[in-house]
Amino acid sequence: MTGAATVAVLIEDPARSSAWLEALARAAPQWRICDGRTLASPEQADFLVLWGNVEGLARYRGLKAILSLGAGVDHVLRNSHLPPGIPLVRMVDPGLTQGMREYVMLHVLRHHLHVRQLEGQQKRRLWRPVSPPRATDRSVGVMGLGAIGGDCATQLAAFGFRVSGWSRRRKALKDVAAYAGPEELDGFLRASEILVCLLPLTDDTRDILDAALFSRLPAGAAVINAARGEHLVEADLLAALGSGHLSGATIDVFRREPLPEDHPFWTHPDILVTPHIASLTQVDSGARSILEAARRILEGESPPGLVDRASGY
Ligand code: NDP
Ligand code: OXD
Repeated sequence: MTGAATVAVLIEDPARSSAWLEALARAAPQWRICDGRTLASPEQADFLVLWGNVEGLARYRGLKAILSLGAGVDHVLRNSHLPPGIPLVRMVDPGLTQGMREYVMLHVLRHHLHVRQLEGQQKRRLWRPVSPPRATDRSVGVMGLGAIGGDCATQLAAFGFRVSGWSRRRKALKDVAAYAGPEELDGFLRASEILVCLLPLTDDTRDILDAALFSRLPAGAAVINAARGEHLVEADLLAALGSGHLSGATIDVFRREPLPEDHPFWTHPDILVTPHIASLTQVDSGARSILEAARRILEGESPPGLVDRASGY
């Protein structure tokens, strides 16, 4: 990385903060990387690296961009101190995408091959063969075809699944049937025996995984939500599983995190709970990716992941 710039880091969790400060310093040794909590002159910062619910953003008056350590920027956009008019860049990182690819492939395969049922049978010493179709006869739908969802859809198709994808604007991805906009949601859902949600959380997508949507999925469908907890109406999921219309769910993100101890998902036989780990941004790769975005901004280019604040992602 050439030239010099000042990067302030504001991360809610102090333990994570030191790891990021070190990784950013390794990735750009000639840049000034500072802890935003102790920075005396925030107005000198060119970039602000941000994660979590942090305060004091208004003091950063000379910013060229705000760089989010997360792919989802819903919580950043909700921050009432967020200065207007400054470019906001979300995390687009090959490591983050790869992590989600692995998570989605694992959980699609679990539902496809009835692993939960086999685990239940083993507990009861039951020898009952299952005979799922081949992947070529299994339809998987991916909601959200961005940096992460687009990759997962393409990889699932390359593996052999019959894949459909749904986005706001139509996408052309290899071997992925493209559906776009609310008017094509119905057709997309009917072609989704396993539904994977990788949408950003916006006013248009909040509560999208609800009873009406579940009723449009084929009977016996499974749902994987690795996007945001507020996409899912939790009571509607419980009802759809209870009625037998849905066969199972893998849920990584929740309306309240950590998931409260008395939450019914913990003990539900058809729900696998994972603690918001579908894909974690790894510091070295993530630091390189956001500093590359910063470098592009300094050079007057538009980096990948530039957020359209009006659309909310
Ligand atoms: P992107 O912003 O790159 O992609 C978003 C996709 O969703 C785009 O295809 C977009 O359509 C589509 N979309 C947005 N709004 C709508 C809508 N109203 N109707 C239909 N499609 C819509 O995001 P990423 O792929 O990078 O990440 C997706 C989400 O995954 C993040 O926002 C985050 O919440 C979640 N995530 C979760 C992690 C975890 O560990 N659980 C880790 C990382 C991310 P279009 O292409 O037309 O713009
Ligand atoms: C993200 C996340 O948005 O970790 O990157 O959920």
